[in-house]
Amino acid sequence: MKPTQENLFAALRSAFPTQLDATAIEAADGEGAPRYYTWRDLDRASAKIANLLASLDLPQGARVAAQTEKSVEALMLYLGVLRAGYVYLPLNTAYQSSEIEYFIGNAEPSVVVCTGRNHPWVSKIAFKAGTQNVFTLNEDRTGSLLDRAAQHSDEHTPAVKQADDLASIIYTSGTTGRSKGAMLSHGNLLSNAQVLKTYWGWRKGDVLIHALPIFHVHGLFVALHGALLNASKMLWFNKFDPKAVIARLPEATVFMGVPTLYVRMLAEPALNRDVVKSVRLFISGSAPLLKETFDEWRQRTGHTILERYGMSETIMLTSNPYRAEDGPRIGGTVGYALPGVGVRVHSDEGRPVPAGEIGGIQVRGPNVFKGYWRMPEKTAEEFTADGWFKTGDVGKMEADGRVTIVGRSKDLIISGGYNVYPAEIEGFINEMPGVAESAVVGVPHPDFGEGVIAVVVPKPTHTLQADAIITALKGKIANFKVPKKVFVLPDLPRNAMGKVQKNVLREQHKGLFQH
Ligand code: MCA
Ligand code: AMP
Repeated sequence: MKPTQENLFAALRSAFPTQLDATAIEAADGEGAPRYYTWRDLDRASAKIANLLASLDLPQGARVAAQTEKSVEALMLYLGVLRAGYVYLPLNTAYQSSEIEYFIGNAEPSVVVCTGRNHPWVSKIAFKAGTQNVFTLNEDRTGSLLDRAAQHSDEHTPAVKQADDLASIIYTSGTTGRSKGAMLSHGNLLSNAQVLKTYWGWRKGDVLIHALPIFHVHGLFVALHGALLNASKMLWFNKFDPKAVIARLPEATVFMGVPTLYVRMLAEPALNRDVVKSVRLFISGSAPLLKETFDEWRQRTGHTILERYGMSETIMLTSNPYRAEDGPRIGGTVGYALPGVGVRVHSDEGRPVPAGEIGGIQVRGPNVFKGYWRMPEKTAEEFTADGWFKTGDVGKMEADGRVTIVGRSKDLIISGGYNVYPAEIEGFINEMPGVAESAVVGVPHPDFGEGVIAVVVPKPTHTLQADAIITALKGKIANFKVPKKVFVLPDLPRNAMGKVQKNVLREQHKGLFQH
């Protein structure tokens, strides 16, 4: 029997409008006149990239890693990889060499695409790890990827994929330890996108402002798949600039952002009811949306932000209702399990907790990932015996199913929508000369939600400079992970068992960034 075609790209492609000459994307920032990309452009460019990849004789399931600045061409690369049937591995542009070395060493990609600027060091890491092909892609659309792709045909039949076949690997730390690659299948991504299309009422004529990075779930999957599956035009921003985004809101109907984007737009006097008249839906996620941001947004714009909850391992799992008849959108809650997704709250001992009581949030459904790349034991640890994934988030569920997140059992800081793992940063600090130990925590930050800080204890007879620690970290790890403030202190608070009391540090420094 002929296998059915369940390639995510094929589903997205079949949703393209019949009018292929219509604008699919308007690249709205940068200097000069806006650039327009038609649906035909997306089709042809992704075909050329898919044909280039196909010409490389890559093994089945080959990974294509990309650390490129956001651009429409980087989106075409993503589509080309899906189309050719390989596995897309996006990497945050802020990552530096030690981080990239780990990801490339762990994922063993056959192809790496990086910026021309980073090519000297990225290619060195990649070739050392056995990668055969390293291409460049720059923000100004130059680089060897497009040069090479240009030599290939602009027609390509999508590779036949099954729902269970791997489409993407997203690195995340889940709970503790080194980053783990969450393996997402074509079926995971497509089923979630289809559910969201209906649940959020995507309709003809919708225009999405896309202002998020495209190396994480929010910008790459939730926003992008939503617009593509609905044949919706995107107003595309490579970088988020609140003024520029507000200026284009009158042409948009849907906006998606992490809470920091809403906070920054609220700081702009130009944000008023008039500019949001055409918008039907503002969505927030990736980090807790403060009740005050939710309220202020409603007061300034008349719109009630829809907050939803997701994870790299599960894509979207809950959402506040879109339709009024499904209930109100309540600030501080993340709404209900999406159709087809199971969510439950269990105690540490593995028993269901009564409605309204706090426990660990667990999930199952077609959206839940296939496991961590080459880490079967870690994967097994994160699932219950009856097959539910343990999110590491702590929350409660009301009798009607509404979920509220109250904390995390995993030691994770979310800063401006980016995850920072204290253990990783502590590891880098502890390696520095003269450091005895350190503790990294997140404290309330008006812009980023949580701000990363570190308390560092010097070895006896050593003196440490806080600024020097920050400078040293900046050369080693992604900037968003670098503590905004370092305190050098003689010791860390510990409980009777000798365990560092991070809650005490959070309490001591909770007012640091608040004015
Ligand atoms: C930049 N910086 C940050 C952050 N971003 N520091 C802490 N946290 C951050 N998120 C650093 C810069 O390196 C710089 O450091 C300084 O802060 C000021 O930079 P600024 O120009 O203000 O930053 P920006 O370029 O405007 O970026 C801020 C941003 C960006 C637009 C909020 O962080 C962003 O796009 N965040 C969205 C992340 C996202 O899409 N997450 C979704 C993950 P210095 O001054 O030292 O140079 S997906 C997910 O979580 C799940 C699955 C879900 O549910 O969606
Ligand atoms: P990631 O590792 O990037 O997949 O981040 C997933 C984590 O982001 C979740 O486990 C939550 O802790 C957090 N998260 C996502 N959406 C929300 C939300 N709406 N409210 C609170 N936390 C959220």
